[in-house]
Amino acid sequence: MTRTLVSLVVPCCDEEEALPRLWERFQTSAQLVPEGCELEYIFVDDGSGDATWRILSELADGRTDCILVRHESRRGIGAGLRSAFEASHGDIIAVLDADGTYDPACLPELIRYLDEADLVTGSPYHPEGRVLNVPAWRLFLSKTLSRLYRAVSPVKVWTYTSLFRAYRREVLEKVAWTSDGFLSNTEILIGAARSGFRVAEFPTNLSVRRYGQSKLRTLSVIREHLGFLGRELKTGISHRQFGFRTEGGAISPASEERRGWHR
Ligand SMILES: Nc1nc2c(ncn2[C@@H]2O[C@H](COP(=O)(O)OP(=O)(O)OP(=O)(O)O)[C@@H](O)[C@H]2O)c(=O)[nH]1
Ligand SMILES: [Mg+2]
Repeated sequence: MTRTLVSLVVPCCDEEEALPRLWERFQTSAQLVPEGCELEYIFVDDGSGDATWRILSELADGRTDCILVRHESRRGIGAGLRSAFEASHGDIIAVLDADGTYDPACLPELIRYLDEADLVTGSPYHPEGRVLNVPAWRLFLSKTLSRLYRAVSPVKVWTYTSLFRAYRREVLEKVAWTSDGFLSNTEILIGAARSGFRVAEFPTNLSVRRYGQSKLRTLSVIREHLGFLGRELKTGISHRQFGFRTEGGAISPASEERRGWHR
């Protein structure tokens, strides 16, 4: 019987403090993929200036299930994801932050949502999700962005910015995105919904980063998102003018029947 291959992508930029702890959690978690699946790890180091590459090389040494990708200089998380997806072989591709802000032990449950969806996003802002110790100003900015996306985008979810996701391979082969930065993640979600792929939400916990520094440059990320929101608004208006119907919901346990469509 052939087993489904899951590629677990971990984007890394200056994560020398977080990576050994993440790897330890990978090794001590009972399961990282659902029963019957195989796992390959893909780490993408985006021009880190610290010991990230050395640590990755050590942990991947002699393992056939670890693929390392390296950008000589920093090109951004969107570019990092693109390189990682190209290097992957899985029918399913999951993404997890390196900094331990999402629990790797939730991966099997996240991936199981793909039984009924093409893309599932971790969703701490879902009413059944939780946010632990994240500074109030960061939370406010991030939730406000998600509210704005909820108002203008063709798919209604609670969290548009989480990297913690799983995709069916076809989604990443079909959906194009332009940003090399953090906006890429939101572009993929909205692009997938617009292309007719089924989107699901997995309520989960987001904790504050405990090791290393944030890479998010708040002002430039907000500027990128506002530009995209403006374009989305225009697209939505022109679709309504010409009678296209793109409004859709996501599969979510908050719906009446767990995992039923809600609109
Ligand atoms: N490949 C690549 N990875 C990046 C880049 N920027 C951030 N990352 C990784 O993407 C993940 C999320 O980045 P974070 O800096 O944690 O951003 P955040 O989660 O929005 O913010 P904090 O958790 O508060 O730091 C981490 O695994 C980072 O190492 C980048 O430019 N290239
Ligand atoms: Mg983080």
